Amino acid sequence: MRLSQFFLPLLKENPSEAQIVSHRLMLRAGMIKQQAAGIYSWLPLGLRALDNVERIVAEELDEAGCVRVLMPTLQPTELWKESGRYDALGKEMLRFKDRAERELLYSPTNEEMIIDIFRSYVKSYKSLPLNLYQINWKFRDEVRPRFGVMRGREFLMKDGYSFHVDLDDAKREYFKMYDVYHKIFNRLGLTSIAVSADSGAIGGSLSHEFQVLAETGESQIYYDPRFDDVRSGKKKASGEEMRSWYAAADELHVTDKCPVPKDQLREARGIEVGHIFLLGRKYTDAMNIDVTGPAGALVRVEMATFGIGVSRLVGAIIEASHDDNGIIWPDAVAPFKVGLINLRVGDRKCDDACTLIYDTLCAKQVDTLYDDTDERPGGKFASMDLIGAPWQITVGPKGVERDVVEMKHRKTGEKQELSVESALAKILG
Ligand code: P5A
Repeated sequence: MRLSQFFLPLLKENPSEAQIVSHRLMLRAGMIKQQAAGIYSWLPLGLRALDNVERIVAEELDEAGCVRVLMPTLQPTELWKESGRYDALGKEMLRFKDRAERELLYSPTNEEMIIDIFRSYVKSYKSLPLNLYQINWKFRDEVRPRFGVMRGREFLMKDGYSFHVDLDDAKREYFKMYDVYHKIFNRLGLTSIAVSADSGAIGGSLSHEFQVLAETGESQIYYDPRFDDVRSGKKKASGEEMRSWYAAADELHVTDKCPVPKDQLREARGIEVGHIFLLGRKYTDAMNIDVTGPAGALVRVEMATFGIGVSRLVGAIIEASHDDNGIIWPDAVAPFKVGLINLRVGDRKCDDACTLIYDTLCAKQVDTLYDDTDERPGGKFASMDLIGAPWQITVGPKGVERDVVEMKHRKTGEKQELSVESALAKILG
C-alpha cells in the first residue's frame, strides 16, 4: 500500500479521553474512531489488525475440528423466553421492535440461536460431537464502557458451542479447547493464564477465563508462581500440567483455602481475552434438546461454550507490546509487516530503489506500507514507529549513492545498513 493512496488519519496530540495506552495508541495511529459510547468504526489500519486476529483464531479452530457458521446479529425474543434468559439479561440486552411490532434483540451471545439450529437438523448421537462457531458482532449495553475496544458495547466475539452425548465427552472437548486457546493466544504473541472463574449469566458447572497480564487489566487474578516461569519462557508446561496449578479469578479466590503459600502466591491484573464454560444441560434442559442414543432411547444433549474477545484482543496485544514511540506489532497480527520510507521522493535513485523493494515485497505478498509522501523525514520516522511495522526500511539519497538502505527492527531498535538485496533477503527469509 502506498501511503499517498491510503487512509491513515494519525493524531499528533494525545487524545484526552483515552485512559490507557492501547486506547491512546489506537486513536493516535488512526485505527479506530469512536461513534458513540463503546461503539467504534474500524479504520483501515485497525481493520487490518482485526482481520489478522480473526483469521488466526479461525485457522486454529478449523484445525481443531470446529465448524464455522454465521448467525444473524438480530434475534427474535421467543428463543430467549424459551431458555428463561429473556429477563435474566435485563438492561444489558438491547431490545427493539420492527415495523410489525415484533420484538427483536441485538445478540449479546448466541446459545439459544445455535441450539435452534442444532435442534432443526441434528437428531441422532451419530452426528455428535459437534462444535460450531462464528465470529460476529455482539452488543451488550455495558454500564461503563471504557478503555476503547477493551470494554465496548458493540464488540467482535468468537463464540463457539459444542454438543455432546454425555458429560464426559463435553469435558473432553472443554479441555481440548483449553489447549487450543493457549495455542491461539501464543500465535497472537501473547501468553495467557487460564484461571478458574465464575460462570455468571452464561452458566455451567466449570469455567475458565484466559487472562493476559497487564497493569491496566480489569480483572484481579491470583496464581501459582510457576506460571511466571512459563510466561518468561524459562519453563515449558503442557495444558494438563498447568491445569493442576492454582489460578483463580478474584471472585473464586479464598485466601484461607488457597493451596499456594501466601508468600509465594502471585497477584496481578489481567485482561480477559477468552472465557470457556462447561454448560452441561443448562440450556438443553430448558429447551428440551434430545438426540436418539446408541440404544435407541432419547438422551439429553450436553454442551460447552467457548468465547474469545476478538476486538478486545487488538487492544490487549497493544497493551502487551508497545514503547514510548508507539505500537510494536507481533509479526502475526501486524497490519503491515514492512514500513518502507522514501526520504527524498522525486529523487530518481531513491524512487527507483523504493519501487524495486516495494514491487518485490508486494509480489511475495508481504504487506508493505510505502511512505511515498513528501512529509519531512522526522515526521515519517515518527509515524512509522507509531504504527509499529515489525521492519522498517529507509531509503535516503546518501545511502543509495553507496547502494545501501537502512533496515530497522522495530522491537529491538537495532539498525543495519544493507544492500537492497540483503534487506529483501532478510525479510523474505
Ligand atoms: C462464550 C461464547 C460468552 O458470552 N457465550 C458464547 C459465552 N462468554 S463471555 O465471557 O461473556 O464473553 C466472551 C469473551 O468476549 C469478550 N467480551 C468483550 N469484549 C469487548 N467488550 C466487551 N464489553 C466484552 N464482553 C465480553 C471477552 O474477551 C470475553 O472473554
